[in-house]
Formats: sequence, structure tokens, C-alpha cells
Amino acid sequence: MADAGPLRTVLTVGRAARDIETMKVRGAGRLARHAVQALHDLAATHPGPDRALQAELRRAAKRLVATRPTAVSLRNAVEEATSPLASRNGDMRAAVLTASQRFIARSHAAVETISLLGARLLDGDGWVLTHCNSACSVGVIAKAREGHDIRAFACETRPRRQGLLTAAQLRQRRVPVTLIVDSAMNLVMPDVDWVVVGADTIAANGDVVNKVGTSLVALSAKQHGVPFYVAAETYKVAPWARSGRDVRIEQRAAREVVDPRDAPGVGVYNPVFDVTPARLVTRIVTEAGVVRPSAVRAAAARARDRSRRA
Ligand code: RUB
Repeated sequence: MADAGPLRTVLTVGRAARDIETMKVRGAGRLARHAVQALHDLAATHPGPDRALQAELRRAAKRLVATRPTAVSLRNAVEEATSPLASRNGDMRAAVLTASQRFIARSHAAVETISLLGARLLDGDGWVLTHCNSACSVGVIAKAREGHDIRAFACETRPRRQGLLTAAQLRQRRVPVTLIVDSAMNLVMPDVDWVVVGADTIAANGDVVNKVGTSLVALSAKQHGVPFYVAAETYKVAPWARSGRDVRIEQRAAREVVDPRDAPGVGVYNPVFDVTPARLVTRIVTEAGVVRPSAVRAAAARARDRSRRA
């Protein structure tokens, strides 16, 4: 597993892809690291010559990127780990191993930095609301709690109820947390001081693609004058997407919403992400700084340059 210690077993590409498809491993950052770990292990264990490994890595990259179509974190991470395939010089296998290890380390470090930077925005005692389950958001909230009396609302997040994970993680980090059904978010918003959510993809114009329902949280926050913060690593930025409209929204099985026996003959539509327009986003907290949505593309370019020089 991407987050496990040195004694872990080899993670095959097939296993990693299934873990991600079945959502055993989920959350944009975590699934990106999981995919990269599988590429790393393939490079570390493949017995064949470089040419065979190269072909195998290309196939693996395609398979992994196809697992969750919305999360650009996955595509960017896989591209970074396999970038040595484009070069004709040097030891390709060693370069893939180094690129993968660097990505995983940088990705963990980014969550730490985002937690610190985001916590500064929650600058007093109060209530924060979050939606779905985002490692970056939980990090920000838990860090802020170290300095202030911070309490959290966690939206349940239908249909898979990732809000239960958030509630458990916040409890574990000693943040008092109250679970609400998604449709209660507008009712509690007058009591909320800040919203913090994660992102799967951020378009070049600052539109944010995150778990379905996030745009409703943003609308409600705007209506009540509550700051809406997005906490996300820069590798979730998709420079090729001019706006959120260019990002493909993943649709999952109807049975995640309802057991078909309970709704015979009823059509079910289950899009799992939505687009929050940049104008509803107060700031985006990245490891390269806290920026306005319009500046997120530049922040991502800065972070990329910095990591190339490192
Ligand atoms: C998870 C989700 C999270 C982002 C960011 O959706 O929308 O808010 O992925 O998470 P799913 P993180 O459960 O469908 O993967 O900050 O952990 O990368």
C-alpha cells in the first residue's frame, strides 16, 4: 500500500487498479500515491530487459489512469512517475524508481504544508463545515484545533457516506464533530464560520471539481457570507482544462444510490463529482501558498519548477 512502511508486500498494478475502482483506496491524494506505488513496485520487480519494462509501464499507466476519470491527481502523478520513459539517456528503471519515491514523499509533505497554511485561515474559535472526506481538509481542521476551540460539521456525503470517515478521523484527532445529512447544510450555515473542502481537480480558471454536493455547499456559504476554502495539492491542477466544463465527471453504479429491488423501473443518475465555479471560492490553499482561484495555475507551475530544481 502506498502509505505503508518498509515491510509491505509488493503492490501489483492489477491490485492497485482494483483497490481504486472499488474505492477501497479513495481520495484524490491517496489514490494517486497508490497508483504511483504500483508503478514503483513494477519497476522494482520486473525481471525483463528495459524495453519490456518500458512497454509494461506504459500499459500499467494507461490502466491506472482509467480507474477514476475525474481525479487529475491520478493522471498527473502517473505522468510524473513515468516521465523517465520519454528520455533516451541513463538508467530508465532507476529513474522511474526515483521519480515515484519523490512523488510519494512530496505528496505527503504537501498535505503537511497545506494543513499548516490552511490552519492559519481558521483564526479563532468557531465552527467549520466540510464535505466528503479529504485528507487535506482534515489536516487543516485538526491543525487549527491545536490553537483554537474549533468544532466541525461533517456532511454525510451521499451515497457512499464518506462523511463518516471524516467524522471518525476528526474524532481521532480530538476535534469535536457533528455529522449532518447533506440536505441540512444550508440550515446550519448561519452558525458556520468557515468551509474547508478538498478537490479532485482544479481547472486553469480556478473552478474546483470535488465530491458531488460541494457546489451546493459553496452556494450556501456565499449566501451566508461564509469563507469557502479549498485545500488541495498543486498536482490536482489541470492546466489543460480551461474551466470545470472540460473535466469529465465520473458516474458510478446505480446500486450505490439505491438497491434496485427498492426502486423497480426507476432510472438512477449517480454523478460523483460536481463543479464549483471559481467565483464561489474564497481562496485555494496549496503547498505553494494560499492563492486566489485565478492564481492557482501559476502556483502549480511554481511548485513544478521548484520540484524539478530539487
Ligand atoms: C473524495 C473527494 C475528496 C477529494 C480530495 O472522493 O471528493 O474531497 O478527493 O481528497 P472519493 P484528498 O471518495 O470519491 O474518492 O484531500 O484526500 O486528496
